[in-house]
Amino acid sequence: MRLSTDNLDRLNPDVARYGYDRDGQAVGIVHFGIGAFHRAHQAWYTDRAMDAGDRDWAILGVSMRSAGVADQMNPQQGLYTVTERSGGEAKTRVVGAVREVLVAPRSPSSLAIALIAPRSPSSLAIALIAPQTRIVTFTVTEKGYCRAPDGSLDLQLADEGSFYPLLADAMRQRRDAGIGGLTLLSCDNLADNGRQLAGLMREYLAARAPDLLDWFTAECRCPSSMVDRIVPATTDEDRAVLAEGLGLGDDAAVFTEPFSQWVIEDDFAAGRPGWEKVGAQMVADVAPYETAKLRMLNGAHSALAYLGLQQGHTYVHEAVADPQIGPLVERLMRDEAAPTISAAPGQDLDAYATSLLERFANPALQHRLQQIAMDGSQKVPQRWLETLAAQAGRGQACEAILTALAAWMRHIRGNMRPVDDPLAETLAELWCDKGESGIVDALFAPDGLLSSPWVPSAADKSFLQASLVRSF
Ligand code: CS2
Repeated sequence: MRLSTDNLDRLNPDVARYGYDRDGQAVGIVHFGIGAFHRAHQAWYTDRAMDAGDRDWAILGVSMRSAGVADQMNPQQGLYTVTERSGGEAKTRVVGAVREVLVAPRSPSSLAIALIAPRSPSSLAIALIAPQTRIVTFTVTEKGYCRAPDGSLDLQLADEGSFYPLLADAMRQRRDAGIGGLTLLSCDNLADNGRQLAGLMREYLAARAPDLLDWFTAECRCPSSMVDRIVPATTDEDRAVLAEGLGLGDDAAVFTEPFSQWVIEDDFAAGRPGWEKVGAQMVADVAPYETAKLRMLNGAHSALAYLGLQQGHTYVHEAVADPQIGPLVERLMRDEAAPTISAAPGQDLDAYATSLLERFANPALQHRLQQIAMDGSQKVPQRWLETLAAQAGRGQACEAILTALAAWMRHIRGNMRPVDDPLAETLAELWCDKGESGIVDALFAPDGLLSSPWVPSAADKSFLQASLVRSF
């Protein structure tokens, strides 16, 4: 039997659960990209904020691609569990914050049709223009923002089934009906994610709905945020073990670590949940936290992924325990990334590196390197290249990052395993055309594919070229 509102009384009484009147809560947040990460992080914070007394912040989840999550969650009325794992310990909570999951219409015209045909209203369109909806959150992954390699908006990608046309339609309806603006809160691992989202949204509007630009600027807000919690993809085995302890099956279950952090720029158009009551940090400037997280945690993660896979490992905890990889990743964080970050008062980067090494070593997480290795072309710039650029300005060599970068370059050649990356084909062609002697410039020179903030020096190039033909 599956978890649902009808059978909560069958649940193992040791399992924590929400205590607010779930049916009485209006939808206050529409979330794009309702994968495991959102369920273990922002939805979990919002659930506990409602438990702490906040009201009307139920979440309408939107899947951009497949109906998989909707099929997992809707038969359970949006209920699911979050299990924190560490060593042999596991702690589970039933989260009630998600109302329903919708699959986004592939083209905006279906949204427009839904709006002019009241007999077949699209719940997504209605939710996006409802006055009670005040926040739209995003975990659409780096590639979901439809950026061209130079960071500008790829309009064609944006038109082909992204959130931009949906939001533009909703903004028009809100403006014309005199309803207030929205806060667009990016929760993805992009540098300065709020500013990037605002800029990309503006580019979209400038091209497709220029009359909305002033309204967007005056009425909407795009705060930056740093989100952190390691959430491996759930496996069938995870679900089976959970069902035994729970007394019910949960197709939408997520598993994560005990640690979580959310640092949010406190700049909202029309209110927000009291996330700070349940551990989020509301700050004026997210940059020091975001930069540290991207360059240290995510930078180390990507190094573990490409070097670990190359050495035959499957999981993060195995790669970090490898005597060749662990020390290199530690150097990457402490000696190469940390010195490029201007810490906020009270932010201790050395202690952060120590805690990250402990988190990576958690064997209960079973975090697959392959999951992190995905979409490298979208991740490498903010995780490694910005550190390299900052260190080049100080004349500092970064051999740990360069070693990891060479492992990524070997990975995208596609000879060893399939490459899961939106630029996979372009990258493989580039390798074919340029070979070992030309690939570094083809990727990182000022006119290279990645429009890199870092221009490799002659010494960097020879280090990379040598690393391309040996492992370490
Ligand atoms: C990881 C992140 O998959 C990846 O690229 O580095 O998802 C990482 O686990 C999270 O950012 C942790 O907060």
